[in-house]
Amino acid sequence: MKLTNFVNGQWQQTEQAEFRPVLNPANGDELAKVRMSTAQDVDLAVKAAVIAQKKWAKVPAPKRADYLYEIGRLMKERKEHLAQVLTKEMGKVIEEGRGEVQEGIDMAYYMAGEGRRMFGETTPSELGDKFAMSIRSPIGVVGLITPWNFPVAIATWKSFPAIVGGNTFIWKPATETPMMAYEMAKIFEEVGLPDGVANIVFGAGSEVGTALLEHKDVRVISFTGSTETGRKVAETGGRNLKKVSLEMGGKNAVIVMEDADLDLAVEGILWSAFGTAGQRCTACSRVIVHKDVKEELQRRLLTKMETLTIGDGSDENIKIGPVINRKAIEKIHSYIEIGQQEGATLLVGGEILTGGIYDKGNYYAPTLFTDVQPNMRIAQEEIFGPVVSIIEVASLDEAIEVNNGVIYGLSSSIYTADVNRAFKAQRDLDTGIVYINAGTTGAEIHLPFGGTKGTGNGHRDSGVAALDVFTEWKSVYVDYSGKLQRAQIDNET
Ligand code: UN1
Repeated sequence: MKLTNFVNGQWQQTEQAEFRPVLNPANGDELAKVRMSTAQDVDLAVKAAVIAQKKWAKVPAPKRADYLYEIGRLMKERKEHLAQVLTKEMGKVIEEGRGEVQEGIDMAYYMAGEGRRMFGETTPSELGDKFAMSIRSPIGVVGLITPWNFPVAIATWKSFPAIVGGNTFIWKPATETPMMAYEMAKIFEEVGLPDGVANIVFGAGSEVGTALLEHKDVRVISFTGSTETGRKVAETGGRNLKKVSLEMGGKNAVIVMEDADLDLAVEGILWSAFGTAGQRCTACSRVIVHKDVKEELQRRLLTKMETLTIGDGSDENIKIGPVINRKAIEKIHSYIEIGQQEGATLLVGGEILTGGIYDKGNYYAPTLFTDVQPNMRIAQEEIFGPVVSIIEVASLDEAIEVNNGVIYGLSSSIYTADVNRAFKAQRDLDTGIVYINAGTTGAEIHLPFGGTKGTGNGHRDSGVAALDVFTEWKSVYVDYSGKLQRAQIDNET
C-alpha cells in the first residue's frame, strides 16, 4: 500500500515521489510505503486550506460540530480495526490501542459539544448606550505536527478543536506512523468534511514541518514531540511570527510515602512506567520513595515485574510491546552504561532482548535502577523507554524538591494515606498534571493536558484550553447611542 497525501478532498497522484517503508516494530514487516513530501506539496495544501477556510469560518459552530459527531460515530464503528492498525504500526499492546482509539472518540464527542458552547463574554462598557463583548473567532490555516507514540489520540486533541473552531488544517503525522493518519483521512472523506478543511501531508519534519513553519499563510503551529525538536519549532515559528503551541518531554515521578498503600503504588508504577514500553511523555521514569519503605517497595516491584510478558502487542496476552525502532533501542540502551558509570545500581533489566521474535523486532527489557541520585543523568534526562530510577528521600519536602528538580514539568504523582500531604503535594508539585494515589499516566480528554517549564510554552492540548490555541479573542463594541462617544474621555461622571 502506498500512502499519498490527502489534499483538498483528493488523494494526490504521486508516481514520481520518494516513498519510505513503514515497518511493524514488533517483527520488522513492511506495512506500507509512505510519501516523502516537499515544500511544494505543503504550499499546494496550504493554498487549498486558505480557500476552504474562508467558507468554513462562516459555517455556524454547531454545524461544524455535527461533522465531529459523525467522525466520532465512524471511529466508534471502526474501533477494533483502528486499534489493530495502530498496534501494527506503533507497537503498543492491543488493549492500549483500543484505549487510544477510545480517547479519540471521546475527543470527537467532547469537542462536538463545544460547538454549542464556545462561550464568549459580555461585559459592561464604560460608556452609556454601548454594548461590549468578546467572542472566540477562527484563526485561519493551522499546522499540526504529531508524534508516533499516540498517532491518533494526540492528532484528535489538535485537529478536532481546530475544526470546531472554524480553522482548516494541514496535518503532518510522524513518519513512523502514517497509517493512522490515512485511516483518519478516509473518515474525514466519508463524513463529507468540505474539501480543504482537513489536509494530510506525509513526510519528514525537516521538509514538511519546516515548510509549514515558514509558510506565510499558516497562522498556528501545534507541535507534540521531543524538546530538542520543539526548540527548533519555537525558533523558526518565532521568526515567522506564528502562534506556536508546544507539548514536549517529561521526567515524571511517582512519590511513595511511608504511609502509602504499597501494593497500589506498585501497580501504578508498573502501569505508568512500562505501559506503552515507557514511550509516553507522561511515563513514570523516576520513583521517589521514603527510606522506610524503599526496600519493601523494591521487593514488591521486582516480584510483580516477573509477571510482565513482552512480545508482539497484537497478542492479547502480551503486556509490553516493542519500542518504535532500532534508533530508540540504542538510545535507551546507552543509558544503562551512563547509569552504571554514575554509580547507580542496576536491579533488573538493562538489556536488548534477543532470540525468536525478539530478533525481528525492537524489544527492551523493563529496567530498574536503584541508589540513584537526583542529579544523575538517568534521573534528569528523558529516556523514552522502559527504564525507571529509584531515588530515596527522607521527607515529603525532600520528595517535592527532587520531583521539581528537573527541567521538565509534565506529570507527577504521590501515594499517601494522609490527606494533608496529598493537598500540600498537589499545590507544590511543579507539573501541569498531578495524580493523587494513581500513576503518572491516564489523562482524560476533557481536562487540559500539558506541562510547566521545559515541557511546553504555556499552552495546553485537550480540554476547553485547546480552544485557546485554535481560536482568537475578538472584542466587539456596539454603540447604540447614535452619537460620538469617546472612550477614556467622555466617561467622566
Ligand atoms: C503522552 O504521554 O504522550 O495520559 C500522551 C495518558 C494518555 C495520553 C498520553 N491519555 O497517558
